[in-house]
Amino acid sequence: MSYKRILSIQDVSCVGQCSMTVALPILSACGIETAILPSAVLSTHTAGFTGFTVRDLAGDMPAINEHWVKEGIKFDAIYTGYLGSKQQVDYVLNICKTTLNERGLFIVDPAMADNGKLYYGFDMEYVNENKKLVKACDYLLPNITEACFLTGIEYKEVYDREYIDNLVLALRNLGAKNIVLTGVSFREGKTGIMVYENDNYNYYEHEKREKSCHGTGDIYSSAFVGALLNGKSAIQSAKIAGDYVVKCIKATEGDSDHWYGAKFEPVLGELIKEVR
Ligand code: PXL
Repeated sequence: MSYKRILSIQDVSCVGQCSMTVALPILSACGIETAILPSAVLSTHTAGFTGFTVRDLAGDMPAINEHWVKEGIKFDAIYTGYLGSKQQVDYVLNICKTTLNERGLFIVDPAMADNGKLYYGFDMEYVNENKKLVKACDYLLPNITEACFLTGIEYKEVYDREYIDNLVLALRNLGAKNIVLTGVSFREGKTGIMVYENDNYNYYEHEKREKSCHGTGDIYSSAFVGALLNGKSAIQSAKIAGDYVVKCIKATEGDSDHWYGAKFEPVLGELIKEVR
């Protein structure tokens, strides 16, 4: 594999094992040079901690972008996650326009919601602005809640294949090219990933652990991107990322003090074996 350089744009939650503190080590372990642009700095993530600090870094983005353009810096891929505010969407699109290599990949995890609810601080204006990213990206990595907010389709906990096909179709109608829909569960004890790529549907099903951990969406997306940039197909990458998340959850289960994230580090070696 040739040496690739990726830019990841998402927040730095200083403590909490999510977003950038997950993406940077995972992508590096996958053998990819990883540049970062923090969208915001928070003392912790917002899911379970209280009294956290938040600093939105939207205001820094144009000057950072300008400097990179001056330096002629280019990326083979750009992967975005949690953005601090809706102003960032246009800035991110401009960064893509000016720094992404000609055949570079733009991968978007619209990290804004889970379990039927938007994350703290986000509203429908933020959701609507994110539709621009849906249209612009090469791969969209939503969970079902995010797909519902983006498309206006009602969120359901129990559903059938037709419901999932309709979600994918509605995302395609928003302009999404390739879609990797996570957390798709058709039967008890199992969950999986629906991959829509080049007009084909593929579903990968794996075991569903009873315990869910915060941050596994970011672990999943980072591992998916790491595999994809190593030349794996979308469905292979989905399988590798899904299996890795199960290993991370198993490594965390039973430790009730570790409620804020998943222990992805002890099993990173197993991911590397699959990806490289
Ligand atoms: O894992 C998604 C995420 C990322 N960043 C911050 C969050 C969350 C989820 O709650 O709060 C700051």
